[in-house]
Amino acid sequence: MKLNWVIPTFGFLSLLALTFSCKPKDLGTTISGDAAAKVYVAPGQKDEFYSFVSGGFNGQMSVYGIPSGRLLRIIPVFSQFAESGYGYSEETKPMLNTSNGFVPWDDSHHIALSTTKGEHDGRWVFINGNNTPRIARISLKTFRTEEIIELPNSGGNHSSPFLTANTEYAVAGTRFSVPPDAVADVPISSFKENFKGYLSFVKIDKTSGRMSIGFQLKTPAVSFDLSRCGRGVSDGWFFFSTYNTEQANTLLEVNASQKDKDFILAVNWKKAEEYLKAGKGKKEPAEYAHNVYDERTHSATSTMIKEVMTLDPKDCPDMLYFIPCPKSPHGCDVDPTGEYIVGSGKLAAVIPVFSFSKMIKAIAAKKFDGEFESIPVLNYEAVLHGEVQKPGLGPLHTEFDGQGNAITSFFVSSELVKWNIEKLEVLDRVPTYYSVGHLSIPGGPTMKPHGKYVIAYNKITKDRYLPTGPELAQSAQLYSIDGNKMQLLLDFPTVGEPHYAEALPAALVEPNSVKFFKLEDNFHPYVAKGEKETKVVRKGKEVHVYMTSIRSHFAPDNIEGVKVGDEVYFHVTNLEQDWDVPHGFAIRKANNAEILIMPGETCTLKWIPSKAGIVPMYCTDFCSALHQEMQGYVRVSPA
Ligand code: CUK
Ligand code: CUA
Repeated sequence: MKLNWVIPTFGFLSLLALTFSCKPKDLGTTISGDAAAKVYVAPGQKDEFYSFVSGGFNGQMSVYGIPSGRLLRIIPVFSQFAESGYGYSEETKPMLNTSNGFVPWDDSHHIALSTTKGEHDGRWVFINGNNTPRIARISLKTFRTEEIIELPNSGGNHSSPFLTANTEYAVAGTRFSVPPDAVADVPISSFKENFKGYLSFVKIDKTSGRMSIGFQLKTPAVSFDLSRCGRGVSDGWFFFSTYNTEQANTLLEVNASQKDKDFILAVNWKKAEEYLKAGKGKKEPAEYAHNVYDERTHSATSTMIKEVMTLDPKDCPDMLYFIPCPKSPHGCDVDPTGEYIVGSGKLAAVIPVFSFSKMIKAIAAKKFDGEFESIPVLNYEAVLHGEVQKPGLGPLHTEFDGQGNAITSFFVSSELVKWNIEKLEVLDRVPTYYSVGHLSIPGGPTMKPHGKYVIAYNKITKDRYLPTGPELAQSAQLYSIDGNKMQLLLDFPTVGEPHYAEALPAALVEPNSVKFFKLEDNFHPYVAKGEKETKVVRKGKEVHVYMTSIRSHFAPDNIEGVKVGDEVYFHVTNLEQDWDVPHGFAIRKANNAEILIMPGETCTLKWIPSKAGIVPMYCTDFCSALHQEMQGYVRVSPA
């Protein structure tokens, strides 16, 4: 077979430039006559799927109903969110604590819904912090961020968080190879000697979902991009795409894309567990924050952890293998059976599909083409199931319909291409507007795709929406995939810059959704469970106001005895015990946000008055006919 996957005359940058000037060819009528009926969710009706969408550079997660494209919620995760007081209230500030102090922003790319036996279980959704390497866990009962763990020895947490089939681990690969955290100051040019790639295996507790770093694998200094777990036949393995296997410290095209092939790294993580048990791990100094929100106290705490368990592949043979993959692989996706691994070389002209069973045979027969930093490199042909020829330009990501087919997004040629996994034949293609990044089929990355739709998350909107100045909303496009031909049904705007998204049937989440918090289960240290428990307590310069809110007043609503320079803490307990009755709380002249208190919850707003005077406070959430009456005054006296 002639292996001619490189596009010789086009560099990646010129390909990129191309996309900004070319529109997809019209490939026939793509909007079906009954498109409206297929996505119409009548007033009072609910969507069939929840879709969890990463917010990209807004650092949050958004939740959409599918097929309507209704925006249902923005869940604050890595960025402060003034709308609810997340990251502003005393209870949630610790969630944004890191080894570098309070970090109120991040860039988040990937969503991972928890699975049991490779199928969605509707318990948690995970998301990565790319810039300050972190993984967050969000509860699908409360739609709130419950936990954030920082990853040491990591320089950009892009290849994350991807889950094993039973949610034993969330894995994370560093995008930037870096010297270990403990090594402070080395020349950048000493990349080859001092830099390492790190793969973190974050253990997830079966019952509570609590995360802890199980171990980190030290790998050669390559850039990890994306990954997927094995499942079914390949359960126990993980596959990571890598780039910059040239190990260049500057990624100008000339440096990082010289090679015909980079690698997919296959990791036998069950073997890694055995090596750990056998005592091959080494504890190394590290520093990372672990932040947990406790639903009983309605408060988060942040703990700094000082060491991490590492495994060096040099002490652990038969654990890692490199599979050569055409130029700069991006997506690395595993089909529902676990047998096929799809690599998507951004600069490649074919899609290589690898076979897990062939890989195992090749390992047994030692069909290696040498080593890369002591890790065996498998022979390409020996592991290859086959290549999809001329699929399109710039393949990025692949999802599966559960019918034996894959759909791949093509950034450069702006299209989705459906192909058969066994036969490697292209079956159908539709244009996207424009330059699709990730795509999402409900259940597409699981062992049991729910199918029905594919959603393209596009990078460029241009002329598709009414202009809104230089920046346009990113656009998602929904296509039906249950017929022979993919059909465009709906465009809908998204917030931030979605990269990945995952959707699951509403029935897995809806019945468990918490409607309010029980007041009797509120163990916040400053709770007031009734108006009789409200009070103002002074402790030196600190003033603690134990407040309650209920339609339609605060207690107390007139507060005196506060002095300029005091640290005033308003601990507001929402006494309501009913669904969807939050109260807000805001005070004039505060250098802070509002807080939004859910029924049965206590939230704290800190305020340091700088001037004497009478200062108004009020409820910000329209809660009853007398909402506008829900207000009060604080008297601030000179110090
Ligand atoms: S990445 Cu954005 S299109 Cu960060 Cu998963 Cu591929
Ligand atoms: Cu409470 Cu408005």
